[in-house]
Amino acid sequence: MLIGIVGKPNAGKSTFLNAATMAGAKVADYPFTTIDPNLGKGHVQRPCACQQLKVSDNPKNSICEGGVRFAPVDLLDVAGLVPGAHEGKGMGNKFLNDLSRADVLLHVVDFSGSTNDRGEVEKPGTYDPVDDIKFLEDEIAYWLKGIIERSDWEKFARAAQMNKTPVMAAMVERLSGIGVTDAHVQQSLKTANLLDKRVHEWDDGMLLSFARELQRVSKPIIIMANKMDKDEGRKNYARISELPGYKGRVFPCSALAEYHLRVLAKNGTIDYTPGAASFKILKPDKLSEKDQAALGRIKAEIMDAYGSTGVQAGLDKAIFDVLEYIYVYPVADQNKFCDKDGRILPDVFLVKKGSRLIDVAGKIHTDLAEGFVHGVNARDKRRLGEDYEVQPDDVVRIVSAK
Ligand SMILES: Nc1nc2c(ncn2[C@@H]2O[C@H](COP(=O)(O)OP(=O)(O)OP(=O)(O)O)[C@@H](O)[C@H]2O)c(=O)[nH]1
Ligand SMILES: [Mg+2]
Repeated sequence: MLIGIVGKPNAGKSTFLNAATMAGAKVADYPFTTIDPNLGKGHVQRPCACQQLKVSDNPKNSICEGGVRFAPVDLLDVAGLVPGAHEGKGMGNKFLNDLSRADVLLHVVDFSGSTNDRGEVEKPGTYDPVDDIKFLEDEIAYWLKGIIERSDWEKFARAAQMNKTPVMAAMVERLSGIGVTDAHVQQSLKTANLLDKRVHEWDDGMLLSFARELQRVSKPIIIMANKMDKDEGRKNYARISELPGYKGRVFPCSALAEYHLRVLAKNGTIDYTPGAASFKILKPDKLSEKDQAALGRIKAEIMDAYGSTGVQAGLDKAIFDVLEYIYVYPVADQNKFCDKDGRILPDVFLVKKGSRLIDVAGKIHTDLAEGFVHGVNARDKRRLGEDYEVQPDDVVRIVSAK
């Protein structure tokens, strides 16, 4: 699973990646600092099953901190995108191709309005972030449209007509390289009202509306209202989050604040768990007066106002709400909730809501699926069949003949 971090130059994408992963990507206040994509490992989080089961765990593939389980996810920070990228402006389509593998996009927007559409620095408040939100959706849709049309669209449409290839099959084949599934195509054909149209009947407008629907389902965008530590950022957020069409769709964040907190937590100066609404100063003597004041502002203006710095919330939203993944904990011993080495709740797997137990088994190990006998719900010791639909935070033992 891959979360793509997108946005115009200078919006704070690399800062967001660094805050979420401590990756150390280059950050600077000029456009196109990033050219080659930066990959990092971040974590999503939710309450750990150890809390309900009242056990002391010993995680292996994930982290448990204060009763919260953090599971790893991949993040990709790409070059900035400017209006007209699909026609080659700025870095052009290069970064778009870097995103083909992404399942969901976090759009980092400079909500303080202090950078223009090319990412050049302006007086805060002079640029309207709404324009960024719109152009990014357009660019992704045009990029998808370009992939569908490619150079040989006419030939493709004619062949589909002659061979009577259904639209569905033809499209899936054309889009499989960029992470588009049957379900995505089906859904987009339906919402774009193209289910009963043959490919050769599609005009430009139909192609574009199909591409727009395809963006919504295959590369859904979450809008991160970044630079909330600036007055203008908060002002714009208050205005835009109430606009029709944006209510409930923009999420406040300060990548810079999160980065500061994680650096201070890493060197032991403060106690801070990513995503938390507060932190505790452990070593006040290590903080200058300026640092103390900055921390005070982060607490009052961001954490108290919005509940957190928003970086962790963005990742969690992407994985749990938008992609609808859940946690499943496989164990070898259903009574002690441990693996064969005695580690309690060793692993957590992120699986799509609605997954069957047999699919989960396959995700863990192919042998486990091939030799599948049955499963056991470790909470109530119920026997589970292969079609059992796994539930959030299930702790399961899978019995396999292999
Ligand atoms: N005030 C404030 N500044 C931020 C925040 N996030 C990033 N910045 C600043 O914005 C500038 C650009 O940050 P980057 O992370 O390099 O932005 P980018 O989107 O990766 O830029 P490109 O790689 O050029 O596309 C730097 O000066 C950052 O310090 C934030 O939350 N608040
Ligand atoms: Mg960058």
